[in-house]
Amino acid sequence: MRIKVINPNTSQSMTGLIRVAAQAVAWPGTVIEAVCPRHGPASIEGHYDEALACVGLLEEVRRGELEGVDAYVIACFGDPGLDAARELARGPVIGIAEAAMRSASYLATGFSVVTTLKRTNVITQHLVDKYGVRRHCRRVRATEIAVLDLENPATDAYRTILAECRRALAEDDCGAIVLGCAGMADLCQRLGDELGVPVIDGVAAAIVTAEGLVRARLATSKRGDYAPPLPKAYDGLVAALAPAG
Ligand code: 2AL
Repeated sequence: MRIKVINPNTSQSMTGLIRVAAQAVAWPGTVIEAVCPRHGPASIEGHYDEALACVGLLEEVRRGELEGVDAYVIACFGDPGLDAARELARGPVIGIAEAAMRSASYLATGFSVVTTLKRTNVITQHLVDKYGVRRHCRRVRATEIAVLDLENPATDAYRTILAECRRALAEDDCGAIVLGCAGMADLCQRLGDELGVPVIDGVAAAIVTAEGLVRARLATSKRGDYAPPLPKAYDGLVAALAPAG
């Protein structure tokens, strides 16, 4: 099966990190195609970044539909464009936040999210409500590490994230940690080993969810709001993305 993993920011190095994390959990027969859009924000750290990242992301889904992709993973913790991508795609589209939070709730009654900048907390809180996991999410904790600084050795991101996870386990009455950024995927195993509780990286959780759904021959419902977008003219910058019907 072919899974297209779309990092909606334009960081090539983060896309490489996401590709490695995806391939590490994928079945041998699964082809992982990890991409990022050519245009859009370098990192996604707020509502404006998210809104503009969606255009490049949806272009990648449109291309994937022509290429015979079986499922998509949206590899950004705000799950930007998830519902719109489901309108375009035949196969399943899995957001890493949804996959991580649902996986966490299989493994512990309560989880806390450890994320990047505090200004992104509200995006996660909105998703907690959208996905109906309010009773499981104990707290969303920011580290104030900018997304692109996760890869900067000078910031010692691992130590900061580890310390925040320890605070979560001490104070939040949680049994699992959800990592709140795709750029943290490479830290997941080490954090889990050191903390001794399940630490969930959404990239891995989304890949195994997508694989399972495709294997079960399940696809996105085309009845109701995930039906293909209605054909109509789009003007200006997005004219080329108009739904053809
Ligand atoms: C993210 C993420 O996963 N990728 C990105 O650019 N921003 N999430 C976050 N909370 O900062």
